[in-house]
Amino acid sequence: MRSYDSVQHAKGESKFVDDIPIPEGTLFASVYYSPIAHGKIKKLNFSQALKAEGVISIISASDIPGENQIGGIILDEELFAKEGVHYVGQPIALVVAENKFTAINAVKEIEAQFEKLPTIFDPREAFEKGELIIPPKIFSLGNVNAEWHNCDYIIEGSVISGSQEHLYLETQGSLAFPVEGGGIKIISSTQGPTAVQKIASRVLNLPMNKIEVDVSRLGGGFGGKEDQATAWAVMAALAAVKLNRPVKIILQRQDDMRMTGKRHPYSSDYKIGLNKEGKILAYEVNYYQNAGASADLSTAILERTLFHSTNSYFIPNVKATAYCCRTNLPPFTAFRGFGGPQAMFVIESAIHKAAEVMNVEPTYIQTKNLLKDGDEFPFGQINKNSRAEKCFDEAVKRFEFEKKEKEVKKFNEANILVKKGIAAMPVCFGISFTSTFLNQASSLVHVYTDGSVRISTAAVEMGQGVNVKIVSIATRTLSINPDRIKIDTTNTSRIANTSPTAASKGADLNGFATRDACNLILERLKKLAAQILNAKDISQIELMDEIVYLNKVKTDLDWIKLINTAYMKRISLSAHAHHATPNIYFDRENMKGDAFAYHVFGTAIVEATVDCLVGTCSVDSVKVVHDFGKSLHPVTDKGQAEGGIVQGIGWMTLEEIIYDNEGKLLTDALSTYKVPDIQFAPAIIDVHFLEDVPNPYGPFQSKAIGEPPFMYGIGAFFAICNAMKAFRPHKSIQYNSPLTHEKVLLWLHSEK
Ligand code: MTE
Ligand code: QUE
Ligand code: MOS
Repeated sequence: MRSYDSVQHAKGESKFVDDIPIPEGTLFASVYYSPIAHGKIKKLNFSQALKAEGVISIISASDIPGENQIGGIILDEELFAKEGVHYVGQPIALVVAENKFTAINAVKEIEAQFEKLPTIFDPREAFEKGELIIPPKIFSLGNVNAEWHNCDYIIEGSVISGSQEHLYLETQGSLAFPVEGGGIKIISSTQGPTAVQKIASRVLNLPMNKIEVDVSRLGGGFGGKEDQATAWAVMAALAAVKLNRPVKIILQRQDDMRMTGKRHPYSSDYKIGLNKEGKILAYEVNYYQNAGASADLSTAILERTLFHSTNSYFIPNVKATAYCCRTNLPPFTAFRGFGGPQAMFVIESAIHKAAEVMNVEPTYIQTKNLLKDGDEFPFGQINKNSRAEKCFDEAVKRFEFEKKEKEVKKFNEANILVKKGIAAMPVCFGISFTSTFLNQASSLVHVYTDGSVRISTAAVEMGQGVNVKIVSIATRTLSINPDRIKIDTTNTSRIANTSPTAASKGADLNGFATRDACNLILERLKKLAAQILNAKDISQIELMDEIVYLNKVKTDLDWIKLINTAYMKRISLSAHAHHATPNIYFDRENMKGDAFAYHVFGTAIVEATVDCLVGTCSVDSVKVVHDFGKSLHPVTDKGQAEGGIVQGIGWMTLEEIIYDNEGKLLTDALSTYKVPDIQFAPAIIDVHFLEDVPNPYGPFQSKAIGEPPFMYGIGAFFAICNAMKAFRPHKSIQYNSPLTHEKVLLWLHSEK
């Protein structure tokens, strides 16, 4: 089966927020935002802007009936800045007009005066000045201080990883309209419909049952619409309530890039201790997370950084400390991997530095330390069903790593100006929201009298293919033709109290719930079939490919007849089921617990070529052995892996977010912010599915796939570094990302 909606997508028929036919009388809104990074608002004058023809209203903090507060975890973020501004791009007011261009032009007529205050853009400076959003978080295992003297090698270093723009194709936006009885309906491009509903309720001072949020699909989210779709939805709702007319907001690309948060930049220090045999004995790391001006999801992201501090390795003594540093930049937010990639980049950097000092290949250290069953993670969970070694060994064998390594050496001896590099990148990613309460979902299944089925879940389709997986699960559970199944929009009136579609958990959580709801209906149908066929027990009944079997013998009772009979006999053809991941917990008092239902493992082998005259580099191939479990939909899973890999390479080697020294984003357009395209993508991406690896913790033995492959991209960084080292073997490399062509060139040819 092809992906859900793909035909519709190809024909251009799928509706994104900006494509939805607007209700009569719809108004358009545009956001006025802070031009400075930190200051007091001294004067705001809307009168000139209000004079423009077609401008209906300008809405700001004083128009809010409820609370001027959109913070999700910590209540530290205003919808509209009231007295002070904390970053360039912070919303101050909303211009509402009869059409889009009137609104956009009127924004420019707003006059404001600010008193500038001192700014901080660097997380370490924020740390020194005590600007921490929460107290430091620490994960600790064993005793690092007691172990250093046992180490033959101790290596210390620091590492920076850069930000990343989500660049979802569909910019942020929403359409809100008043409904009878003082309610509001919000169509939003959000990963978290309930988050929008909850915050709209808080801002509008309306009960949640008067707010309906509906999501058809997203033109990409990647974490950028988990928390940060809310503001625009709530602004539209606020204006709609105030003016009693439908209001639409679609951000222009440049405004979206300026106003919304991106991946958190990190600056980190590490100390790693090893014995002669390459065994890592101790690892100490401090992460300085640049959180931006308010918390957003930073604290949860910080925690996941700690969870992944040792990546795919067992290290007996670990101390990992993470600081959530407040700066005057737009609040950084969720992005594929959710802090995990930042942690993995540091441990891989430490290993590559150690290999340099010890004069061994990095794979020598990597293979000596891979997680085995029974190993303890720094948060106390015991590793089981480990496939770290299995994937690594299989990748080395299947893709002839040692032979390739020799070929690279030979190539580098024969070529002066062009060098090649190769690196292995193992990944181990924990599956579950580390905030345990979020690991729940539900599904509502209706069977209609013609035998067709309509399913609502909490999952948001954002291109990752969750809908096709839900169809696959329902198809297999009910044993009916997939064409009978339609997935409904994600809607808070049909499915309440939803977790965001995030943490790669969409298909797992909603899949299990859908399986359970389908089984409720199936049980009723089997009971009925047993009656009709005079069976003693429903265990004699089976439904296969729309046919009822009695004691494994085909009968002439089929799906359609069964459904019709059920209806005539007044048997419910609808079911709702709730699923909560069993046996997981995390105790924040001592930072220990079985936080994850399971882990996803894999290893990538990455090859790169650097033109050492001009500094240009290309990633030639990424070859992966990945543990998909038993894939629910192999084509979708492969696409997720390939997309994640290219996005990861982009983060590590290409995409560079730059602010000027006033905190203004310089890379605010596609002319200045380069993202991967098909030319940039490796010529070879070969993703091999590890075989015979069922996963009892995923629906139909599957595994989550959304985020883990992103981190294979880190291998590209080290493959390029290895090529650079072949050009100047005695020069040390500072492991800072992104490793852009410009930086490669400067390293290759500068003195120091
Ligand atoms: N793939 C596409 N095409 N578009 C997206 O926005 N988001 C990623 C990943 N893959 C994304 C994607 C992120 S950040 C997550 S958490 C998962 O999909 C979410 O979906 P899932 O839980 O259904 O895997
Ligand atoms: C992974 C995630 C999320 C997470 C933890 C993960 C995530 C998310 C939260 C979250 C949200 C609201 C809260 C809170 C945590 O945690 O997406 O405590 O109040 O939103 O490991 O993807
Ligand atoms: Mo994904 S960063 O958990 O939306």
